[in-house]
Amino acid sequence: MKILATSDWHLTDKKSVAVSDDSWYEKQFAALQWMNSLCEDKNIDVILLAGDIFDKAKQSNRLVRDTITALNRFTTPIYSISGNHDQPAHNYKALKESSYGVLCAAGVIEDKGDTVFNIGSHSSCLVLPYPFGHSTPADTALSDISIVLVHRYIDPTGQFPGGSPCLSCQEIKEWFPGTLIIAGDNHTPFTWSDEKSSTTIINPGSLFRYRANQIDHRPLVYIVEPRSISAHEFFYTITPEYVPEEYLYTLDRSHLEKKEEKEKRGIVFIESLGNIFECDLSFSDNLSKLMRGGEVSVKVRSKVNSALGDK
Ligand SMILES: [Mn+2]
Repeated sequence: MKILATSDWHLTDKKSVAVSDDSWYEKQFAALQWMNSLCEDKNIDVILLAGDIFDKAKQSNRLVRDTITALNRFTTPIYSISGNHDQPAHNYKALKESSYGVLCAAGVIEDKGDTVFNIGSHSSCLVLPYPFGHSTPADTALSDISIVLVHRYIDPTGQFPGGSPCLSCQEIKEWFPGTLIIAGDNHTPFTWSDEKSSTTIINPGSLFRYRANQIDHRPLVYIVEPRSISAHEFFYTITPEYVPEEYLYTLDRSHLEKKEEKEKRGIVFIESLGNIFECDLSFSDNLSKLMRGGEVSVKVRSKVNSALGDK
């Protein structure tokens, strides 16, 4: 059996400011067609998608229609969980009202909710879907679970890019020991394994690059081949397959450079003011200067002066 693990497609019809490519919208579907062909060439049995198909929960009719058209061509079933971006106001219960819900109703993806399902043909390879919003470890008996499909931000360093804490590989391993964890949400791909507990984490990351800080990101999917050791025990061969460059958008940083340039000009301007004028920030001096302008009545002037202790 072969699985294709993918995540964080973030399909959108709003052009990112970093994208300098006229055909970026169409490239999204060209990349999906590449994935479809890859599944056919490599005899993939099932695609496991770890959430965030869409960038926003409610997308335009055009984008939803084009996504259904693209996914209708897939000959490999897509079993999916929803990510935070798929859920209206991050609410799992409102999923039916989302564009993700429309894909499910159209039958092009199958949302697995949070109910365990089997993908094994010869042995029992049970998958536990764990969509965004499920914040505590499942009550499900884990002993039979082989794969957990989860939408949680996991980072090997245990930190978000800004440095605040997030779930580390060690922590998620304690939630789901002895399983293969396929994770979505962190857009940077990685694999991690702990031989002692035979837990493996694979995080496919973002399928596209659309922000200026992703200029070096190489989008990929993982092909996962479970090989059974015993009835419910597997070891996995994991192979990255990189999205060919022709399906990726061209990015440029010129908008950032323009912003930096504007900020620099602003700083220079403020500094130059200091050189031309004497910018005294004394409140009472400024007030006196204002009053000398002659538009303040004598009565008010004498009240202000006495309040400031001036004669
Ligand atoms: Mn995401």
